[in-house]
Amino acid sequence: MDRTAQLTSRAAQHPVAYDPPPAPTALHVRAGRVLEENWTGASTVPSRSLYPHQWSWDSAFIAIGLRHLSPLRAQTELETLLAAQWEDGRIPHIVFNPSVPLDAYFPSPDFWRSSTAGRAAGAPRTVQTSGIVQPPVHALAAWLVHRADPGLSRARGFLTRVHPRLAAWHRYLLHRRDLGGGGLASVVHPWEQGMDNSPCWDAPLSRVTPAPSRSFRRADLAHGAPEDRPTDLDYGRYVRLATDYRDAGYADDGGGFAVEDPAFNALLIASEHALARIAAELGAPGTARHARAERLTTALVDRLWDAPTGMFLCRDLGSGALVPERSVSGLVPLLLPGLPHDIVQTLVRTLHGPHFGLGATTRLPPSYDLLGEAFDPHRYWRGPAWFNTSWLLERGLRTHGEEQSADALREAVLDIADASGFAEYVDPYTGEPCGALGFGWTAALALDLLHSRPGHDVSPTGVETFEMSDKGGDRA
Ligand code: 9WN
Repeated sequence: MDRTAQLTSRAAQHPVAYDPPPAPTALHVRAGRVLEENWTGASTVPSRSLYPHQWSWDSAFIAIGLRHLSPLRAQTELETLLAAQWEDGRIPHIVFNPSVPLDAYFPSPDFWRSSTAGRAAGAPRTVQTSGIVQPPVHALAAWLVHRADPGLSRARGFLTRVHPRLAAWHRYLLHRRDLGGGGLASVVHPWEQGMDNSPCWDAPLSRVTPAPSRSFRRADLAHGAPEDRPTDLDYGRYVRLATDYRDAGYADDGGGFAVEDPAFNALLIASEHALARIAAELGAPGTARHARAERLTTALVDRLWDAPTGMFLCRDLGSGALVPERSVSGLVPLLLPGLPHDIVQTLVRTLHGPHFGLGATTRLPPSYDLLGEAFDPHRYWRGPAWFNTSWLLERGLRTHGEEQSADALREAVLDIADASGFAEYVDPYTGEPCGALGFGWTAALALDLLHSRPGHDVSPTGVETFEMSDKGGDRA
């Protein structure tokens, strides 16, 4: 199909984004409407059509935005997720809604069989979940949600209730998932890192024998354009890895795929800092945790920093080597206040340089190297821009005093989120919407930036960044 025909067929699939702009309602009303429509009563689905259950890191990002609309709903969002925590501390990447038909999403509960296959790892009996995890954004989200309404939070004992669960979650990651022995947490499936089909996984995944395509039925293609989604071959490998992990009782003793990822670990570090603040709020000293976060930052630099490419890379524990692919994941550590100054400066240069083009060829950072061989502006995590990574980089730029770039990125998120119909992801050059529309974290994180006040909400050291952005906005 030529490019014009592709765009026309895409427009037909995404009529909302190509319609004339809606009446000039304020952005926060439109974002709020998405969150309202995706709310199920106890949590928020990422997308009514494509992802009709509760997802782990989606819920954390959604809570960060939801706190501006309803701190109570934001607290409930996190509490619902944490109620599905396994006894070994893991927070599952999906909590299934029993009222959704089994064939609405694959892999469904009958694939994961959490309550039987996950029994030894302490999966809950009353709710069905997946058995893998997603990036640990939760303590950070809990702290930000608390800050939105400390009175309500204290009255409900929110932090008192979530703190032990968050601490157990971090213990699981730091102890059971330190598969490389260097202090960092590893992911054992591409879905765990959240950027499912990133080219960073191509080499480690090439060692995995795909499950035959007749052995499973994808549900995603009923809702998403095939050229925006992962290929069947990738899916076969995802299914094989998940099946093997399940059949081994979800035990973490090293399987066919183990990778140390920069964004996953940076989010763990940011959440360790948040957990220290939560502990201090509850009257316990947070010093040890802050120190642990600093040690983790050192491990991140030692194991994943790659000076020649000017960014962090993934480490494939199968080969022991760094993966020579530039993913936006390798820029996300910018959000860490304790990063060495020369690394911060290099990351900012890389973000604005030819591989990510921010402020030059792109307004939102692409998920993968614009110059990389595998680059595709529409296919899932192989090039399109996503709003959660844009939000993390906006926070990172502001943390390190890069106000102008942060302001431009904030404006781009607000404009493109709204103009795209709160798309799941967009073409990094044109902002053309891809995947689902009315996507939860796109609406939530736009809302959060709307409520942040450029120039007012970051201390010079950046240490306070995540405590802020909860004041009134100036745009809506
Ligand atoms: C598998 C829900 C999730 C996000 C992930 C995104 C996508 C699922 C899928 O959707 O993954 O977990 O079916 O493709 O890659 O980051 O959490 O929004």
